[in-house]
Amino acid sequence: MQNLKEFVKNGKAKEAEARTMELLAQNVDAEKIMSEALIPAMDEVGDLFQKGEYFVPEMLVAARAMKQAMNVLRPIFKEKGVQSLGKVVMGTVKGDLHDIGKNLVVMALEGAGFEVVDLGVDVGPEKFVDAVKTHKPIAIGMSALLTTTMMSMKDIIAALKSAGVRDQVKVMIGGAPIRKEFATEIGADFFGRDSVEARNFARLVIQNEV
Ligand code: B1M
Repeated sequence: MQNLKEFVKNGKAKEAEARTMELLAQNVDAEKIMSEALIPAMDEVGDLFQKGEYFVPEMLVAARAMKQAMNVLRPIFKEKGVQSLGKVVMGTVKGDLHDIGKNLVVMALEGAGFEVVDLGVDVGPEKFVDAVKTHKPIAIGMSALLTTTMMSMKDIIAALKSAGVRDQVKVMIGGAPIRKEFATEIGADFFGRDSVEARNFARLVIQNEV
């Protein structure tokens, strides 16, 4: 596990991919690979960036290695889902290009049997509103990693309200700078600390328990 973490931290994409395959072949659980190697690697990258030891290019290559490893795991998470339980629209909010956490939430939802409409990154209010009108999801999920972009979540909720579709969907939000109090303040229905909490919330929505 430790060498996979190092491969990601050092942006060694091919090695990260190969080591992930090896670990799977040794029957190491995909969720364990994610939680004990891949996610901690990105946390360390963030710390190094904050200390001024890493710069944007190092973050970029680490993110690329993380994604390559995630591509190996994606089919495994997906194959756990059988039939569609309902649709969820997901996106990283306007001005924000971080998509690893959002992609993890997508994988967790797909693995639980939800159909996910992934709007990608830098998604503004109009796109979210259009997707709600077109796809009629049970929920929308927004991700933000920057303190400067998290406020777009408020604008997106306001746009859903003005388009008259806010009551048709549950709104869940997440990302490193997000807290429960912020979710309450902007009128979101749920704050998820991680992809598992997001998936559990979507399950509660279809069971009409929230
Ligand atoms: Co950026 N970056 N970055 N970055 N980057 C952070 C976020 C930062 C904390 C680094 C630091 O200073 N320590 C910092 C933000 C500071 C702040 O706002 N307070 C930062 C900065 C400053 C920047 C730039 C401004 C740097 C610059 O250009 N000077 C720039 C901004 C670009 C932009 O978006 N407009 C930038 C750019 C980048 C890269 C492009 C190089 C790259 C992103 C590549 C990519 O995503 N494709 C990158 C990276 C990799 C990071 C760090 C190192 C790692 C982020 C990550 O992928 N984490 C990050 C430091 C850190 O977070 N430790 C950092 C792993 C991921 C699994 O975690 O996304 O939090 P996370 O997702 C978690 C939970 O939050 C939750 O579930 C996941 C776990 O299961 N979650 C949800 C997420 N969304 C959810 C939604 C839900 C529920 C749960 O419901 C819907």
